Formats: sequence, structure tokens, C-alpha cells
Amino acid sequence: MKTVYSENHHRQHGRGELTDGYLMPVVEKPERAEMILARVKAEGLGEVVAPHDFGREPLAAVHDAGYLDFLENAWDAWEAEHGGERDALPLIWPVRTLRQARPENIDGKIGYYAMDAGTPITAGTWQAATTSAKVSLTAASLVHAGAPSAFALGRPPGHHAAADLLGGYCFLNNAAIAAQWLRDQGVPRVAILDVDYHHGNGTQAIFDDRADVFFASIHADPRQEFPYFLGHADETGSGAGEGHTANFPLPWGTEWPAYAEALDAACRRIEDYGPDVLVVSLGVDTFERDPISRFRLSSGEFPRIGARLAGLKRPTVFVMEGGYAVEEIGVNALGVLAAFEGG
Ligand code: OKP
Ligand code: ZN
Repeated sequence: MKTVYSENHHRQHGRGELTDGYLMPVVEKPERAEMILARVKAEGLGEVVAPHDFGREPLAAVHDAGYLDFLENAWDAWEAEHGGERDALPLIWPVRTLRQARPENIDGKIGYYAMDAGTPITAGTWQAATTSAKVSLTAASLVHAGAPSAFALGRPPGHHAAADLLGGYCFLNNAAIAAQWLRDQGVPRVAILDVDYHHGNGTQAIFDDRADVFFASIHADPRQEFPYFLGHADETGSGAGEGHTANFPLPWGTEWPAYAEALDAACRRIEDYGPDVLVVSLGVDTFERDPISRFRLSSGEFPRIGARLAGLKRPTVFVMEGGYAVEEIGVNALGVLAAFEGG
């Protein structure tokens, strides 16, 4: 399969994220994509191609216009207020009892649009995030044109970003943008399977009330793990989307046997839905030595994920999400992709 990649991801290189009371180096860093790209080349997965420009429309089909304007201008506003020495991070949020209205001041605006203080906005964030969306759209367009599969090797990731919300290192929801674009090309049914360790709260929220995009996610139980406030098993979609969301939360310490069972259950739900295209939010932070996660999949088990996905026999767009064990991220991601091709 082809890999879509652009060097522009380097433009997102945050200096600090608030973690455990400390301002720490950001774990979502450029080396992640470099390691995966090196492995794509080493294993000869296929041609590496550059993304095309799709304009703003596919972004606006998923994200709120005011949010996109904010994201595009946030760094300049932050720099004007605080200088450019430090990344832009929020410190207050419109939580319970506060009014849900967008303030004028940049500090208020960041709180309005952010879900955490771990997702720094930098000088290059807009360029990197829009390129990551283009990478995902280009992979979707390859599959739409008849390729059995394609790999969107982008960063920053996207699955925590909702229509008007950034967080969890995500700004634009690359998987949702690809899925919506496919729908807008006339593809009747799209399924998204999110295998990142963290629940894809943004993707779920975007398609919550819709039956034309099925969302399934296998992830650490939000009672224990980020993003804490979505991803429980009883969330099944709303309105017209009732029954079109399926969450498989698993406890800390989950190993392959329990993971495989959830993966099989999620895949059976997708088979029942019968999508024309499958979008996989591919996170490999389920790895046993991931520095911020607590599942216990070994490198040898990622190919088994790829083999199960191949069994769905659907045109498939892989969109890169998380995975923070930089040394092994390439091996683990390619484990899934190469086994998918082999299966
Ligand atoms: C993004 B993706 C760790 C703080 C957790 C958020 C994790 C975001 C994961 N001390 N920060 O789903 O891989
Ligand atoms: Zn994750």
C-alpha cells in the first residue's frame, strides 16, 4: 500500500505539556513519524507519496468555522499577548456553572476550545495540523480511486479533536475528515475502527447522531484513563445514530487474549454494519512499553491486529494516531500494516 507523508509535521513540535503537575517535554514529537517512515521504507511497504491540497471545505465539513478561525490565528494572538518564547496552553475552562460563550481574549479562547493543558499550540501548529488532514484526505482519495488500502502517516494525530475542540495532542480530526470526505464523494457507508489506547472522543462526538458513519473503539476504560469523560460501554450513539457507536473499554494491564476478544467483537459489529470503506484510527500506544499507556501488547501481537482487519475485506484507510515508544513505534505500526497486506 502507498504511504502518504509530508515533512510539514515537523512544524508541530511543542515545548511543553502539563503532566503530573510539571511542565514536561511533549511526548507527541516529530521523531515518531520519522521512525515510522524509516520502517515503511525498510520493509518496502510501498511508494511514499506527498499529500494533495483539498482546500478548506473538507475541514469545514467536520469542524466549526469559528474553531477553524481560532486555530488558524491562535498563535499570532498568543504571541501578541505573551510573546513567542513559550507555547500557548489553556489555564481555565468553561466547566459546570460557567457560561458556554467564546471570550475575546486569547487565554479565554484557548480555554473555550481546549479540553486539556497537554496540547500546546505553536507557531507551526496550523500548518502541521492542516497538512496532517491533507495526508489523511489523500490516503482516502487513493482508496476511493480503487486502491485496496492506503496509509496516512501524519502527525499531529486527530481522534481527540471534536467539531470545536482540541486536546490530547489533536487539533483536526484526520480520521473524521477522511470519513466525511468519503461520504461527500457518495460512499454510502463508512465505518471507523479506533484501536488507539485512548478513546477517540472527538470522532465519537462528530458522528454520534449519525447512521451513515459507524464508530467502534477499543481503548483503556475512561474510568481509569484519559480522556476520562467519554468512551464508556453504554455510549451507543444518539438519535439517528443510536446503535451506530460501539465502545469496548478494557482495564489497565490488558494483554493480547482479552484485547483479541474485544477486537473480534468490534470487527463483528463492523461486519454487521457492512461499510463500503473502513477507516482505521491506528494508534500503537497499546504497546507494553508505551511510556504513557498501560496495555501490554507485544510487538509480535500487532501483526495479529492487521490480520484480523484484513479479514474484514474492506477498502481500508489507515490514519496514524498515537504511540509514544519511539524506538518501537515503526515496528509496531508496520506490524499491523504489513500483516494487513499479507492477509
Ligand atoms: C493522544 B492519543 C500523560 C498525560 C496524558 C493525553 C494523552 C493523549 C493521547 N501524563 N495526555 O490518543 O494517543
Ligand atoms: Zn492514544
